[in-house]
Amino acid sequence: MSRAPVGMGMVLALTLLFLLPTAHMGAGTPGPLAVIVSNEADARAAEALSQFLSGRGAEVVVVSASGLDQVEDLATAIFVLGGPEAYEGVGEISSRILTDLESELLLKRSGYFNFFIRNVDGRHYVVLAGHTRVETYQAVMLFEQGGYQDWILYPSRISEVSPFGYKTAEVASREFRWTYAGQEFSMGLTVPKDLYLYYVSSEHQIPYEDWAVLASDPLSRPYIRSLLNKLLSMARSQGYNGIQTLEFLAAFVQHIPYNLEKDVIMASGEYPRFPIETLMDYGGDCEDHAILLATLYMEMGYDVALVIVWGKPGFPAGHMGVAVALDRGQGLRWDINGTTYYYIDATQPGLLLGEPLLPEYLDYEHPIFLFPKLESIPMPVLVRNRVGVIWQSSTRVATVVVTVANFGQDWANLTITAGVPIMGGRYLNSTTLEVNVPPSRVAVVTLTFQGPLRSAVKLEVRMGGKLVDQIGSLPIVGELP
Ligand SMILES: [Ca+2]
Repeated sequence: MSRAPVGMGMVLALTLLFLLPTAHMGAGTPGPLAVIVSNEADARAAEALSQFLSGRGAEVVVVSASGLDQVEDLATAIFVLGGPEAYEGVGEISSRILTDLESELLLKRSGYFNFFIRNVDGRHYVVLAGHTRVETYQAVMLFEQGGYQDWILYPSRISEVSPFGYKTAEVASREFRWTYAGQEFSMGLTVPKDLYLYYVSSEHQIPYEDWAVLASDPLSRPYIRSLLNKLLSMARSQGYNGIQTLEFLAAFVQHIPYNLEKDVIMASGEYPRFPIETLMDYGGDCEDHAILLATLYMEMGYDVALVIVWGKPGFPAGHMGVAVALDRGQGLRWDINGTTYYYIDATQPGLLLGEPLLPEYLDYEHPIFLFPKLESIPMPVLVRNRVGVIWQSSTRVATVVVTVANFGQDWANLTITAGVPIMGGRYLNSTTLEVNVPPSRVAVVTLTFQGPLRSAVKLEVRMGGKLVDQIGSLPIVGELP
């Protein structure tokens, strides 16, 4: 199929290709790239949308339908102006994105307009369309008022999502001070209070053989990563080498005060903390420190082990530290299946790589090793303060806007269904979309279906056929004529 290239769009697309590399090299962190696909007829809507997105920090380029191929892979989000019959090839792109119902409404219902958001393999596509160009312009205005642009342009800002955000937006902060190599350091850390409370209310009667799971929990990963990035940036500015950087992280953890408060009230005598608990409690005993330090090392990409050592005869206490696999190191080490793991203590300030705590009392010759792993699992969470229905009375169409964050380490391949529920878990009307959300990303999608106006609307999220989240009755967040 051949299409005559449209003058304006082609020129813009080519200009973009020249500008992009320098723009990305020049600024440290370039803004997101928003691509607007428009024909000549919708130029006014394209201009309005372009100004709006620029105001949100995006680099914006307007291309013709034939220019999309050249920029699609670079784009954070692609905005398509016009429905299935839009001229100059735009309609073919819209048709690929829209459902049959959406296409039919746009073609047949005079006065109809809407925005339709999809996420394909981590990239947002937004169709803004109406029955004619007048309504397409109205669709742009509607989208701008909705406030949905931020996750579409900044899907990697998952740390701004509280998975429990519907409860409270409060945050918990903590200040850390430590010394390494004779120098003093300090920094602050803030996490959602609900994240901390989630861990506090989690099961802590965990046999010590299973403590590795405490270092592998995906929900805290964005915060652990943010903490690690700050620490690594400090280490870099000091010019530390690899081993010094490991010791610097250990010093950060070692300076969190030692306390047994929570452990002594447990029946088993041990209260193993999740890393966020140790950080926010600003205290813990040996396993809490070791689990936190192992988590930081794992996030850096190191192969680590939690090391349990028992007391020598007559010494009642055991101890837990960390071992890290290194090609070269110093001091206490073990060979496990051909890999050399070096000991590092997480509890006692001043101890460096290879230096054991209390070797005269603790038996380092017969340790038990636990191997935490960053498991590759998806962990989708509906962003509850952003979900709702918009009813359009002239067409009896419900538009459900769904925002979902993936806190896991693997892609979340989701099936999202929204509709008007009836008895027996069935729907009177509904629509279902497949959405694949990359790890540590947020995706926004809209689902449209017809139904009796202002009916209760149910939302279900499934992964591999299994229900992972649902909302029984969504709030109405907007009404259109
Ligand atoms: Ca503990």
